[in-house]
Amino acid sequence: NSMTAEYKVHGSIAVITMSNPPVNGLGLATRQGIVDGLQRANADAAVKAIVITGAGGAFSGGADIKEFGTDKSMQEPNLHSVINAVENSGKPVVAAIHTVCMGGGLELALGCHYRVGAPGCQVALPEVKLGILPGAGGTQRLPRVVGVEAALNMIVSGEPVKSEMIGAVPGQKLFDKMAASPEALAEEALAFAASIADVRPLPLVRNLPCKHPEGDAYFQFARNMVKGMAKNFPAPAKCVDAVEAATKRKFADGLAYERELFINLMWTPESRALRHLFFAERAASKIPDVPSDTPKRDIQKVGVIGAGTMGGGISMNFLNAGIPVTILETKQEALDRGVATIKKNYEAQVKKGKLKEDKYAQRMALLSTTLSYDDLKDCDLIIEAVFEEMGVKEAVFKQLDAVAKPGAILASNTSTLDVDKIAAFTKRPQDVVGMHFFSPANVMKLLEVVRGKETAKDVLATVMAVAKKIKKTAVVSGVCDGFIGNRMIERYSQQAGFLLDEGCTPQQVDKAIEKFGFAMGPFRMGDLAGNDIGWAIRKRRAVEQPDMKYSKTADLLCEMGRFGQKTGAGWYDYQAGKRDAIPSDVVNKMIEEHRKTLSVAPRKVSDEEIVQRLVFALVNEGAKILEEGIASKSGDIDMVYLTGYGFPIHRGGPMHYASEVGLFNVVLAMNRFAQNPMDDASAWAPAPLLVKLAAEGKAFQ
Ligand code: 3H9
Repeated sequence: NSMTAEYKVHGSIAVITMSNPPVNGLGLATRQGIVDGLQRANADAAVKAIVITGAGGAFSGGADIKEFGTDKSMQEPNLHSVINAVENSGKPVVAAIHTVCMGGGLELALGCHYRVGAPGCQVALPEVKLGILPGAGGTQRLPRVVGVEAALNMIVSGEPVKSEMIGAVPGQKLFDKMAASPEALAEEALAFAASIADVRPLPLVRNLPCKHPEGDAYFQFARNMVKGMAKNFPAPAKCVDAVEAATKRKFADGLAYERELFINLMWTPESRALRHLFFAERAASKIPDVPSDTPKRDIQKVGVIGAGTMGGGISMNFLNAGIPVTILETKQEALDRGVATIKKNYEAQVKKGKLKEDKYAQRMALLSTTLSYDDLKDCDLIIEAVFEEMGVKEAVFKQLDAVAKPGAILASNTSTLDVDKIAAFTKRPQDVVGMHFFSPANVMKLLEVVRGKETAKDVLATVMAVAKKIKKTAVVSGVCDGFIGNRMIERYSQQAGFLLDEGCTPQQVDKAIEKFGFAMGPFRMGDLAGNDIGWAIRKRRAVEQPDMKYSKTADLLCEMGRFGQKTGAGWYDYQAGKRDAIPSDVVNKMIEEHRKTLSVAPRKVSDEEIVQRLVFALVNEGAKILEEGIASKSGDIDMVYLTGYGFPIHRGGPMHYASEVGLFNVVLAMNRFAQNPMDDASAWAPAPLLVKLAAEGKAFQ
């Protein structure tokens, strides 16, 4: 028995059980184990048929993604050879499929002569989500068993389909039999194998026909759809090509074509970015010194202080997850306004058909409001979302300390303030933590969990679990001004300002970075978020960090009262009720005038320089954040930017992108930017970590 695939014989049936936790990924040892099992079974005269299944909570989650990019992924027996060995087995092979059957796991099953499925199994070819396509025959075999359109849909979307749904489709050939229940699968698969043990010839999916009656029109249509959906990713269009090949070429040629597309996609930066994202997302929830078995506090009831935009959005997350919320405000009008906004948001969802009436009613029933801190005394978690000023936070936390029950977690939604100071307002700093939501808090995926120096480990473990429950991507940050996200964005905004001073218009800067893939450039973003917010922060910093260099244009803009969309004017002009950013003569004139006061002759700045300065400014600050231990891994920084700041997914986050460009090149560019007298040379001094990695020819890990 190999460590990762078990072999047992039950009567005349051999059972090969993939056993490679957590999801029976088809790593080298598992692949070898399957091939060994097939050989053993074929050599044993007492064996009449073979069943392949998976141990634990999966049939198989597919190829072992951790092997990608290493020698092991291609090492023999590769998945193709395994599937060949299955197809060429002289004795019938039956896949017994349950829980998870994805990617290479499904491709393996499709190579088997028969398939018995358990209900409740998620069946998918999710490779497209990793920027590749199924590379072991999935694009050629799936259309032959579920039809061309259903197969293409599954391959292009990567989304799972429930086994019982496929099993119920008349004419489908994916499952030869559906077991009555997951528990009955093993027995029914054995019985099925015994029933077909002597049937010859052995059926092969590759021999089934693959046709679409209106092929040309259908594939043209599919291509158009895909082009609109996935403009930054090459894989979806290649999925269409591969499935089309299944309908037009001989099986072996289609398979070779799929292989070629698969290998080419594997080497694209888009696929590397998505694979990085897959692991970074899972790693973010793990905190190095907080073991996964750390006991968690029970969170049954949540209090939210503040019924403003943030407080309301935060509350909705918990209501959506079925957790009761009490919102506290100082005035009844504020409470009424807050509740009305929550209702309005839900009603919009109901209108769009995204939320059922009864669900809406259930959620509202979980919401209560109060003007008295006393009503928060049985809350397990209380999140403060009041005005961003230390004095206001002090008053709130002192009150909370007085009323909250022992063990309640006291969280602040502060985006820049010192969580340790806030914790010190209480006699229980171990129970205080930052929970920095992003606006709109009911929509944005990111949650920065700010770990104070005294925050208890079980508080962190609890907050990470709560984040998962309310479907957020939580990333832990240490305490510093702005935490991970806003501290970095500061440097990005600083560069955006200098670019104006040097000769750019806001629209040129926005266009360049939007072409790079950002959802929104810095100036459109400022107009959306409100330019007055940055103004207030700069005023505070002017006291704390008086030597920090900034373009004055942002202050001049605010002095003109142009706070953004909410005042109908910001870096751009806006028409009433519309969000289109219209270049503003007034603003461009203000920028020109300001240049004159600086005695600067405008120069033409290339789009490439704009993108490099904005992105590398993030990278340098990110490297410092990593070095200081504010973030525990570079993937955490990428997750913050991908889920909270609209950084383009196909670039994999700022740190991953820098590694793609090559850290040596990044340092060179920083040194060049530091020579620019209009810029802030000190900001471009490369972080020592960056210099070290660049010198060693390494990437961020
Ligand atoms: C492929 O098959 C290529 C072929 O077409 C061609 C080859 C020639 N490999 O998501 P979770 C780990 S491409 C290695 O939190 P869930 C994951 O890292 C592959 N590891 O759990 C995590 O580890 P850790 C196509 C894997 O219950 C742990 O499992 N397949 C793999 O929410 C738990 O993961 C896919 O793209 C893997 N394939 O969801 C499937 N899969 O605990 C991708 C998972 O150390 N996977 N891990 O952080 C999924 O969609 C989900 O993980 C799954 C479970 C639904 C399986």
